[in-house]
Amino acid sequence: MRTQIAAANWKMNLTLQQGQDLLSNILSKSTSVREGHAVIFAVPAPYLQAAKEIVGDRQNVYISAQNIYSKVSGAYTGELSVEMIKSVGVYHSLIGHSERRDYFGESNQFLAEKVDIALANDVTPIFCLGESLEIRESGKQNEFVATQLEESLFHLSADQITKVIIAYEPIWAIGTGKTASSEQAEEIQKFLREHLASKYGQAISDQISILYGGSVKPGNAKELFSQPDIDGGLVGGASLVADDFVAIIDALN
Ligand code: G2H
Repeated sequence: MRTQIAAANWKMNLTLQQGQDLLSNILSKSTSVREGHAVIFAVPAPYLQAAKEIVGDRQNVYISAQNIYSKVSGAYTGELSVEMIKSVGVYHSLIGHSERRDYFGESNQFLAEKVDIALANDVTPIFCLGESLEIRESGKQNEFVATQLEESLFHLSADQITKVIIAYEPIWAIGTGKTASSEQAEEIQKFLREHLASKYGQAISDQISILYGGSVKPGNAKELFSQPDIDGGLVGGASLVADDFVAIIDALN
């Protein structure tokens, strides 16, 4: 059984105090995260250390960066490195969220470098991909996400690819209130798994957690997560409301 994951993406929201209160509140309501499940909070960079302290030694709960740079250190003003996040006890990072791709021009090739630096430093990449509405309407979504996989991940060894968490996020469903139907999400996530299997074999592909992201809410989480190739969710808006995110954690299989 693959790890089933509820991952919060706070994006550029909340003050430190609000973030601490939210995290403490969620953890007090979701006191233990069971074996085979993981709960991840991708928090703004200035809060990584404080968030990590709140999590303490809780099992299966992790703090994640929302982004890292492709170099370990150096003259890269404003960037965040794997060494920096590790120095505050953080071993996960989102990589390639569509907002990074769209607003900051991050290409598949550049994201491959970020994946490499993460894996070389024992940081788990939560690698995001997904198509725009235009691509979906042209019917080319499978081709598009296949290229994202190939150009950013297919250079990895079989051992490395099993350390990556993948998050499929159709851009047209992000923060828009439109969710892909569970059938639409399952169809493309099944395709992603088949494409991974064509490169790495079924046994490896079967070990990789593929999350769905895009307007996941308490009301749709159960149905989405019950699909065979959906191993949990990457949650933006609903992760900012304690009761909603707790309900989403509870919806994991
Ligand atoms: C997609 C998702 C979290 P939301 O960006 O990464 O956000 O749940 O608000 O659509």
